[in-house]
Amino acid sequence: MSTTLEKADIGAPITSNAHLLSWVEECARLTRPDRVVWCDGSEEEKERLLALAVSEGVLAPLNKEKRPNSYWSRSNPNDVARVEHLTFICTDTKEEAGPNNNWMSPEEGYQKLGALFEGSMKGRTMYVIPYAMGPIGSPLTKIGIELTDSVYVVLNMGIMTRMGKPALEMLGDSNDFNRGLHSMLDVNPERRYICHFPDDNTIWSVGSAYGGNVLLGKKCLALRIGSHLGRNEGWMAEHMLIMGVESPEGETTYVAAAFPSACGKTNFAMLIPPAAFDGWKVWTVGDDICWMRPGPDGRLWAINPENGYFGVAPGTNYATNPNAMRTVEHGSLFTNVALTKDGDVWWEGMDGEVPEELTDWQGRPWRKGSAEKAAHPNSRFTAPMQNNPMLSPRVNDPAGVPISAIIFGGRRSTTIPLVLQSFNWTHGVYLGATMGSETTAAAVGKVGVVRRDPMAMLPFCGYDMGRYFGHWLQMANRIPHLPRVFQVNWFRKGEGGRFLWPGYGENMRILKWIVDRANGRAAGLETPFGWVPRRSDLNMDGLDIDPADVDAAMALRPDEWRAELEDQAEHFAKYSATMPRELVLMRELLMARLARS
Ligand code: OXD
Ligand code: MN
Repeated sequence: MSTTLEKADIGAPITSNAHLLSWVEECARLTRPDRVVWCDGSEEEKERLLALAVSEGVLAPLNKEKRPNSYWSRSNPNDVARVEHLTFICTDTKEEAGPNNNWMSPEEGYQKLGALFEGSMKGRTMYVIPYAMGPIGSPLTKIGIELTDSVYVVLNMGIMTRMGKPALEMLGDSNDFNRGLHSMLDVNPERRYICHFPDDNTIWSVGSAYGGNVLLGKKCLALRIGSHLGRNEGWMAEHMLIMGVESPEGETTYVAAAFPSACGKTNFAMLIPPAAFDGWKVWTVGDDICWMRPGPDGRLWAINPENGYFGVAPGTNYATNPNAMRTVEHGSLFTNVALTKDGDVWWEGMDGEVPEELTDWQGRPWRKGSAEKAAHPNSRFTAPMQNNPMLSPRVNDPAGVPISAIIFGGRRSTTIPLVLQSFNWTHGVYLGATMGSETTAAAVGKVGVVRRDPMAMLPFCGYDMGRYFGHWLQMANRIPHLPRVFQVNWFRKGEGGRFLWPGYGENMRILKWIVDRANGRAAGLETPFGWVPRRSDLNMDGLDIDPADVDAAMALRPDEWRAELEDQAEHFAKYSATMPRELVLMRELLMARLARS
């Protein structure tokens, strides 16, 4: 890092942690902000920064009656999503990063981005954001400090993490914190990089002001650096929701589930059971990230490291996800959604009539019937989890929650049944490692092509994927009471391309079987590919659906499986240098079972 001789002014620090003070000083010398502001996470600070963001045009207040304490923001149209091609893992060797990551050497990363950071905060404020990923005081929690020149980042981090003094108090004098440095620069894709230095527990992000690129606690720390820390320290950082499923008798079973994007993960995390499930409740612990560690009782215990939801807005409505709609009724930030005439937000798929006139996500007038979308397809809400009416009462428990079942899901129109339980942990890891989802019409390229996204971690695993599978397998030696592992598919299609299963709240019927199996209570049928429920094992009360459709959604067809196992071989070949032998053998075993069946 280049330096000038004079000491940098670091404002009025609210800590005496010498490691932190000297690092902030070093970064201030590099980026040369006009002032440094330490964030304490107080209400007063939030109000002050909101007023500042409004006065600078970064945020616009929404209608106070319709959407109290909520704000609208628009990002640069060149900066609307995570940029995987500009995201790098900087390890000594390319092999450590693996074929699943872009790689740069740490020297190159520090030099290239250091040159961009040089004087990048001149005329700006550098905010020091201390934050905790996880409940304060939990042994699973990690502390990060993000330095940023974006007030939008501070306000979002204030919702998404436990930010400010409690995080600093938890850190104490320790040097064990993630060092995150972010500057928007001039928000130019030519000068945009997100670099991770796992060996230094450091993240440098330049040239973006949007979501996962800049809210460094989320994908960068909680998943990419987190997966690296997890492997070294014997725990797991996963791209999973966590839910508590409560029975009418008051027994709650905790489930973690991984789904690639566009598979209804947030909807599943906030599921409302259908009428036939009187007395059943689903509590949300988390909707995106799950950190799991073996507990003293030999079970796997999980926390949600986040404090809020950064959810995709379009498609969310009171029918698809009533709890998400209630969560964003107040105290939320909205990015790149459309604005109504009366100062409320709107997006495609929201309840009610499409308004005649709107301001679109780029601030332009928009009329009903326009060919262009009013809200950007990746427009987001940032909402405090405390707003969720079904927030789990255990969400702040430092011990976390014990996980009894792990679910892997994907969007597959053929082959994969509605639900399948693995024979054992190795087979469960195999189900996660071979997870795939079909490309939809929304994405460029051929529709219906299966893209493999192991454990939904393809863009987020901070090291070589084959070794990550190995870590999953090795966890079995540390967890005497392993969770049961399941695969689900809500998207199987019948003739004419219609969906065979209604999905949404009806997924409770499958979830109940999963919970019962995890608790050793439900019957099932052994097939060559895993355990499945018979139709009579599922509660279908009150569901108006042709039983033949359920059978078709559950069907295991040898021809489809032959093609599936062939395709899985190609996928495994990409990671052949480090692919665990157990998974290769598992595929061969399934091939043999298929040949015999
Ligand atoms: C997210 C993602 O934003 O997975 O959660 O892309
Ligand atoms: Mn995600």
